[in-house]
Amino acid sequence: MTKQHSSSRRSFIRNSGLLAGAGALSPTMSAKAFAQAAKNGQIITAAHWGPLVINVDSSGKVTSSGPAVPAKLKNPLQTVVADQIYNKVRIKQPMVRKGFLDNLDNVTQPDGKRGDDEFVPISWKEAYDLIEKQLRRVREAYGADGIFAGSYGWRSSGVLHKAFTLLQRFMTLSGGYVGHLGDYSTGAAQVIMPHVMGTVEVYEQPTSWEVVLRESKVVVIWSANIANSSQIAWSASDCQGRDYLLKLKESGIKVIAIDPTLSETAEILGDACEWIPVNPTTDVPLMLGICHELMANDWHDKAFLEKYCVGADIVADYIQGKEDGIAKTPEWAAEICGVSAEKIRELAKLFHENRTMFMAGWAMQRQHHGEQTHWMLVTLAAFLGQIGLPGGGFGLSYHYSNGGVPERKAGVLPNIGITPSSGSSANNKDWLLTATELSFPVARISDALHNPGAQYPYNGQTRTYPHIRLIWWCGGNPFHHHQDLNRLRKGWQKPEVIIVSEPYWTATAKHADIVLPATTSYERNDLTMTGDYSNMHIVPMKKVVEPQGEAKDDYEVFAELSRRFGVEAEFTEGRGEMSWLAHLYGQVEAAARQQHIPMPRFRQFWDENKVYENPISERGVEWVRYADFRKDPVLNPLGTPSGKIELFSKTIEAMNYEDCRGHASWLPPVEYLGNAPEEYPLHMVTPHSHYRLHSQLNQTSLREQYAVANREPVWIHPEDAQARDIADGDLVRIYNGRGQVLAGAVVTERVAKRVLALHEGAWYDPADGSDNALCKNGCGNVLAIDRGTSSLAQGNTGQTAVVNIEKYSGEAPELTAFTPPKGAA
Ligand SMILES: Nc1nc2c(c(=O)[nH]1)N[C@H]1C(S)=C(S)[C@@H](COP(=O)(O)OP(=O)(O)OC[C@H]3O[C@@H](n4cnc5c(=O)[nH]c(N)nc54)[C@H](O)[C@@H]3O)O[C@H]1N2
Ligand SMILES: Nc1nc2c(c(=O)[nH]1)N[C@H]1C(S)=C(S)[C@@H](COP(=O)(O)OP(=O)(O)OC[C@H]3O[C@@H](n4cnc5c(=O)[nH]c(N)nc54)[C@H](O)[C@@H]3O)O[C@H]1N2
Ligand SMILES: [Mo]
Repeated sequence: MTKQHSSSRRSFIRNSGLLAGAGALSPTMSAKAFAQAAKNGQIITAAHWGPLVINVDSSGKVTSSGPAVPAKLKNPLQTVVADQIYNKVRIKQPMVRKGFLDNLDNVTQPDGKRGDDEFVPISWKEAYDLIEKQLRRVREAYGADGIFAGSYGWRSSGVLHKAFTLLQRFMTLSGGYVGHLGDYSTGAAQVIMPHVMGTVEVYEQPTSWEVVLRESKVVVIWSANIANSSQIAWSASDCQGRDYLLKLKESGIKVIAIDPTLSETAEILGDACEWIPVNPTTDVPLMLGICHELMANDWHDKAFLEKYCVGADIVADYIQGKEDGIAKTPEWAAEICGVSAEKIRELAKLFHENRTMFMAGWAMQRQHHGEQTHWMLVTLAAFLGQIGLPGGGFGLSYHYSNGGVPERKAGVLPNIGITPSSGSSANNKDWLLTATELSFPVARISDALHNPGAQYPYNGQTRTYPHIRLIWWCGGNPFHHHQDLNRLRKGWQKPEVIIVSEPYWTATAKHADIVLPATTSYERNDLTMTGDYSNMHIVPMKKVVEPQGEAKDDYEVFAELSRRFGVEAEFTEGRGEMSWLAHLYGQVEAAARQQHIPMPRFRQFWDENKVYENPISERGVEWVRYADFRKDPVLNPLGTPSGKIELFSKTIEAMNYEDCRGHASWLPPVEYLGNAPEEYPLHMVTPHSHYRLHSQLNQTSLREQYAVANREPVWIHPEDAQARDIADGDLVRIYNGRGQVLAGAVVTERVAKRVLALHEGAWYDPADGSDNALCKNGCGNVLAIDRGTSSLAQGNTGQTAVVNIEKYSGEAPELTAFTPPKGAA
């Protein structure tokens, strides 16, 4: 099954235009050019997708946008600011759902019509009154436990206008709430890694790209798509990660991509990259097969295992079949993962003989038993013995927020906090203990809604779900991000009140009772750094236009509610927008001064309208992860119980979980190609899109570049398409026992046989209010399974789903994903 990536495969690539943009939009701007740009009506701001230059015409209207930091590859997300601001699916004014309004006297008995109802416009005053009344009622009747304000989501960049932080700051001050644990990104890895490596690892700076380019001989891009996912960062992209990919391409380093799809990263690397398609969710057998081959040749690094690890002997026994009678040979692995035994042997030899860096992404842990993949990856790297050597070992964040881009010398910009920095007199924290006990792993939201009061295992604890009566979501979109949306939709009918703050009529807004129109980040002033690891720039995020329609900043909304609850002084700390920014900037400036980094004073910085770049640090450039540990494991132990890498964890073994044992193991997922029933013979993967950040920007004109048959595209292998009489461009229906979605077929060899790739983030667009409503836009989470990764982490399993696909024979239903609901036109 192994395929050598060849340029001929490029002919299958649709509309990608990845390489076309080099030099487009003249991204390089000197300080002088910036100053000039400002005079010409160009404004500097930033988004997750990097620092931006915004062009504004003489009437103040945004005409175009582009990068404010040079980069060789075009980032399409940077080009649609005008489209975001003036989008036809913006929420224009506060709205309340009709059924909710009609049922106000009986609010404790919800009408079950969320997501299938019309809306009624109300004034801001009416909205505040309504919310205040409901909040007081719920707080009095049920306490803080009744309110879920976990509000997971990617919001917009900025350290002041942080949507969910502001919600939680208000909730903290006004009497408490229940929150969430973990995230959707690394739900499994961030819980298992502290047991194995002593840190979450996934959000740590890996060995610098400069060191990799100089020292590595082999780079394995394992379940990662650096070209796509480095377009963004949690703060703002520093725009450097993808340039390093181009350097990698030119370096002569052998690059291997292990992925069920030929990703945009493999596409950019072209002939420099060998694509090894793997069956989804079977990386653990592949890694075990490689380890078996290492042991068979006595290539495993016994000195390293002895000095730096615990439990290698137990794992070795498992690999050789002494534990369960199954030797994890390359042949055994090949049968499961679809990579030939010959190729597995070749990989073992290649990794053993060369300095090898594993650049691992996260899709392979966003699946049932997802804890095992990263644990097994660390195990494989330990067997190779290169952890802590320049250019060897593993990095779990090269694909994310530009990990590996050298860290700069910098002061770090703080955020507004969930609790006021000064503490709070009105802050009665009695609720904190219970609310902390009742917070639940973020992806267990449907479980919590369906089973209030139920107990469940998590990381060695037994926890209890809260009884949620009121939900406020601010800065996230659960009706795209959560799995098995039909199940969420049912559970979502149970609370008494649901409030959503959003700039747009997302499916989540359409499923709310009270909807508040939020500004976009282009309608307010803020600050951000770039590069979550590099701390490369500090960027003024300047207001580009006035708030559209009646939209208000989340900050203003929660400040007003704080006033009504008598905690305004604590919420605002006496500051307005610009004094907050001056205050936060003052802290970064002070930190910089201590390190002798010259920075302008706030006023000057703000007026200059330019991106400030922090100085290069030699330490950052030469950073080798775990070099200190390797040099002296006694002086620099890991944060694990043994201080070493725990290939076997007594702590986990003592939890006695069948679905997560004391060492990394192959535990077949509940659904995968190895057990797919005849009616659902294909595995659906849901990678992150090149043209969106999750669901953000699906509503913009970028969609014209990728939509097929006016739906989300689905990649299907020519053999699977032919067997079903599906042609490129066809409208298709993808379905399983959980639901059904429409999509547009892209027939391509870029996806492995028996695998469909439907990118996450298409706006959920149910045809009606029924239990198995057809999603007309192609949201993969209608089909994904809603089940915890295991008793350990309870992470999401968005990559786990078997499905079938057929040509859609009915009349194409009208797409309504980007149409405001009835009553809201
Ligand atoms: N099947 C499957 N599911 C997945 C994944 C997958 O790979 N496969 N990936 C998962 C991952 S890793 C993640 S992180 C999640 C992401 O899921 P989300 O973070 O929920 O996705 P976003 O689309 O970024 O949602 C952010 C929302 O905030 C709104 N917003 C932006 N700025 C503001 C603001 O200033 N104020 C307010 N009030 N709202 C604002 C945006 O309009 C948008 O609707 O999805 C997860 N779901
Ligand atoms: N443009 C863009 N960038 C983003 C995001 C976005 O939505 N858009 N989201 C951001 C966020 S919040 C996150 S968490 C990260 C996500 O980062 P990741 O989770 O690493 O990204 P994915 O695209 O889900 O998956 C990476 C690759 O893994 C492959 N894959 C899927 N299943 C398997 C498997 O079983 N085995 C192997 N070997 N490979 C598999 C996919 O085909 C894909 O090419 O990206 C961030 N960056
Ligand atoms: Mo994520």
